[in-house]
Parts: sequence; C-alpha cells; structure tokens
Amino acid sequence: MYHFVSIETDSAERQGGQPIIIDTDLFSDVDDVGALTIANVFHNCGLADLRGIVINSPSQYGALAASALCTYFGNDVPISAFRPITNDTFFDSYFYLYGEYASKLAHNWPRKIETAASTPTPVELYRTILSSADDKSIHIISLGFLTNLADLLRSKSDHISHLSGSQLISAKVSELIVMGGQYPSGWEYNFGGGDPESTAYVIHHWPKSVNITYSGYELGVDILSGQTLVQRCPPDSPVLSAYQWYVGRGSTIRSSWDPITTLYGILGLEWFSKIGIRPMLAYSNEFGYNNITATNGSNAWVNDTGVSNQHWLRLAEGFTNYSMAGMLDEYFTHDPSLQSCFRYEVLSANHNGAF
Ligand SMILES: [Ca+2]
Repeated sequence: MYHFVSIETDSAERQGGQPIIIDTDLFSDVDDVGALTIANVFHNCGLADLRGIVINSPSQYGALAASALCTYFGNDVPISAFRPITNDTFFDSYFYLYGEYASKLAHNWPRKIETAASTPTPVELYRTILSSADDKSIHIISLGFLTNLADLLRSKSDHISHLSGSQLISAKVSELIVMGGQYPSGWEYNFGGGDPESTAYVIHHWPKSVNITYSGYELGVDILSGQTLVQRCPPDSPVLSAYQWYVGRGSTIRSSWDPITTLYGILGLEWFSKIGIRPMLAYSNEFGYNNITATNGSNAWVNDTGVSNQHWLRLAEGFTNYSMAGMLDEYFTHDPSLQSCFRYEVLSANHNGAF
C-alpha cells in the first residue's frame, strides 16, 4: 500500500540528481503546481531526484492533485497526505477572485494514488526517505506551513529508524529551503497564517550544522510567470488547466514564490555547470539568523557574525523579474521529449542577449 519499496529502488537507480523532498500546501494557490512542475521536469532531466512530496494542508485533494501532476510527468513519487484528512475544496474568501483546481486535477487526470488515506503520514514518509538516504544528501523544500517539519523534528526513535527526527535531519539533510517570511523582516502567510508556533519551533530548533535558505515574500511576488502556458502547453496539460482554473478571467499569470524556491532547491547557486547559465539568484547576506515571533509568525533578521548557515535569496545582479519569469515559463512548458534542461541557447534567443 505504501510506496516505501520504490523509494529504495529509485535511490539506487538514479545517480547525480539533487535528492529533494517537497513539503507543499498544494490547494489554495497555484504556484505550488508550478513548483511541482519544476521538480518533475528537473527529475526527468536527471538534475533532481524527487524522493517524495509531503502535503501540509488538510484536504485530501492536495495529495491526489500532486499524484495527478507526477503521473502526468511519468513519475511514481511517494506522497503523504496531512492528517486529519478533510474533503475541503478551496474557496477564495479573501480576495473572492481565485478558483479551485485541486479536486479538478484529482478527478480528471490519471493518478497513481487512489486515496489520501492510503498514503503514509508525513512523519512516516519523512523518516522513511531520510533513513534510506545518503549522508548529508537531501534538500527539503518547504512551500507552505511548517507543521510537518515540526512534527519530524519532534519525532522519536521508532521502527523506521533508531535516530530521532533531529538526529535524522543532522545526518541526512544538507539544506532546508523555505518559502516563508519577509526579509530582512516582516510578516508572511506561510510563517504566520496557519501554524506560527511550528514555524518558530522549526526555525529555532533546526540543527545548526544544516543550512537554511529562505525565499521571502518580496522575492517572488513580482515575478509573474505562467504567461505563455496557453500558447505553449499541450491542451491536456494539468499545469495549464490548474493555472486557468485558479487565476481565471482569461489569465494564467501568477506570482512565483514556490517555483523559484524549488529552482534554488534543485540547483543551489550552481546554475552554470547544471543548466548552462549563470545563477539568477544570489544570497543577500553572509551572516546572521532568522528570528520568529511564535505568537504571529513574523520574522526579523538578526545580524550575528557567529552564525553563517542561514541566508535569504535575492535576484542576482543583471537579472529582472521579467527574465526570471521567462526562465520559469521555459520549464513550465518544457517539452517532455527533451531529456535535457540545458537552457543557454533558448534563453539567449528569447531574451535577446539579456544573458
Ligand atoms: Ca505554497
């Protein structure tokens, strides 16, 4: 019923791609679909090894929609549903603008996972993937609330591993990449909108030997990707449909918080050797750490030259929101028959020497 056996098979067979686990609230914003698209495309190019997807929002449709997306890209990825599981469908009671897509993906595209209840719990899936991973190999990419990561950190030795959650993270994870917060300080929804106590617990108790990189609200909000989906995606693409249903009113353009976070989570800053262009992201700081207020999830950077494992991202010199959005669209609309994610020539042509 669980997919634990295939995890080991995949790890053994796939060499070279950055192993990643994605923790997503796929449900109430479509940029999580963009992020899972990036992850699947890079997985298929051999640059990422998508070991698992952990859902951090309660609806059954998060896990089922994630399964539909991965199945569309030809990948049987272990997925975990958040507990307790609900039958909720998204309703935009904040802007009264955005539409529901997760149940539609779940019901209208083939998927490997039949029910959310048949999936392992988030802590079981995390512990299983981490316990079978190489030392210091995994990147965890957090694209929503940090509840599952807090539960993992607090987890004890069990039948999966004799290590505690904190020990497993120290041993197996090389970096936590988090879409959350504002930098150098502010309030953002992933940190403060659902479970601020878990945000504070994770950020303040994360093992100091493991890097954390933050992608803030201010970085992704004005990178407007998805513009070319109608022209360039096949008509049966669930990515195209999800963006159409969510954004609506004839548009597929959306902010890019989660896709750029995932892109960094896969490539780090080593873009030139991996995809042929210089990195479009850079670190804003050399030292310091993020401090979280547990009552509301607001964050503030503390300048401390004694701490060097935490960074927040910005666009690298010479790149614009527009050029980053174009880059994301290249991967959102990537031709699955192309086994390469190398982009130098395509981007040079499209952006007329901007690179
Ligand atoms: Ca998200």
